[in-house]
Amino acid sequence: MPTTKTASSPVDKFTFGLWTVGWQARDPFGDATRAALDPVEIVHRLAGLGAYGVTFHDDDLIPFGSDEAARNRHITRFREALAATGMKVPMATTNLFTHPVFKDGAFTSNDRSVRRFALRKVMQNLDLAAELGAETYVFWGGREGSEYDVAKDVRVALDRFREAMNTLTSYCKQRGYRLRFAIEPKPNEPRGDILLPTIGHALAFIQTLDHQEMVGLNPEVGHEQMAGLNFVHGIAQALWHQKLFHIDLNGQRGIKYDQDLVFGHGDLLSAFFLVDLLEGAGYDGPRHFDYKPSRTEDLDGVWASAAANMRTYRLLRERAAAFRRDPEVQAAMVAARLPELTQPTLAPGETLDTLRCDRSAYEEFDADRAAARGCAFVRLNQLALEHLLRAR
Ligand code: GLT
Ligand code: MN
Ligand code: MN
Repeated sequence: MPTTKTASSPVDKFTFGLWTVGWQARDPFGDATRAALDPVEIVHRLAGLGAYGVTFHDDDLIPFGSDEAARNRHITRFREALAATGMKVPMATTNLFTHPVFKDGAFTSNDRSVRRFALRKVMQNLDLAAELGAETYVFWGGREGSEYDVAKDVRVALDRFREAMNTLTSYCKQRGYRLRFAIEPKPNEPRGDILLPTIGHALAFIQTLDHQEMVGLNPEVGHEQMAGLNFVHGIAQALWHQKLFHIDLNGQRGIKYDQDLVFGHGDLLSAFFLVDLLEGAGYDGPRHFDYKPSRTEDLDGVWASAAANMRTYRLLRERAAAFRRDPEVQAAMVAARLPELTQPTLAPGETLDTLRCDRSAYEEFDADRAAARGCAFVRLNQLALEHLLRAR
């Protein structure tokens, strides 16, 4: 049955952070426009919309500074909601950015006592994440960075960041947790410049870690687009390195503040090719929406926007499948020489000497003739667009 006629369901593996639909829409210029939502209500409402699970920061569930008894009460109520709805918690993370103590960062604060506090805060929530059956633990270092180049010695800060990741992976190993870590890059906001600003920076950093097999990425659509980068390319490279452990889906319109729009409400064609890539690559992790219901919306608008994320993903999945099935598209792909790229550039068993002696590859190669051949990419892109618009 077409997507337009059916509802989202847990098999789609759609998940949402408690902080997304729960956002009260406080921004740097204005107060909240919506009342706070109880995490228990969020779990029930999202389950009713067909989501698979929820994710949380420690402080989303257990307000900062809660005593032991209050902490246990919050956790018990949350567990009851999960049990009642069958909702899962595939990912959890730590709030290392709201409390003013983190104003100069957590793992990379110049203040060593803050760094030690941050490690303990993460350890405590790793225990809870493991208990709730989470598979992924996200690290978004929003406060790790600076406004002034003189204020942070970046090389030393990266030593401290690495020390934190090594300490925390060791902690999981020691406790027997099966959690994998996923670093979430972002170029700026709230800091003027954030460490590990893009997928590429984070991939290079991961290679230096003690337990690098345990550490991958949680890229967010809008964050790469804020840096003017192509998210589809970034995700393809993360997949190529086998480091796509989790993903934050949302929408962003160009290089500006982090908009966290509904998935597809930014660059729609990029969203189409992203879904095409994820589905084609067999990505089987959660499709996690990290968006903010716009400040203009009331609570009905919040739930409508949550449903919109899921519906858009499913529509794009359907459109991408139709695109791939279309014989005209397949022929256009051959015309664009896409299958030829899968062929290794050297022949089987070819040596450096045979390549060097192959006159047809160089001396007799007609570069002008090859240059004159059109690539036929525009036609292919137009076919994609027509499938996206349901014109085919
Ligand atoms: C915060 C941020 C997100 C991160 C979350 C994880 S919290 O809202 O804007 O992109 O994914 O800490
Ligand atoms: Mn964001
Ligand atoms: Mn995110």
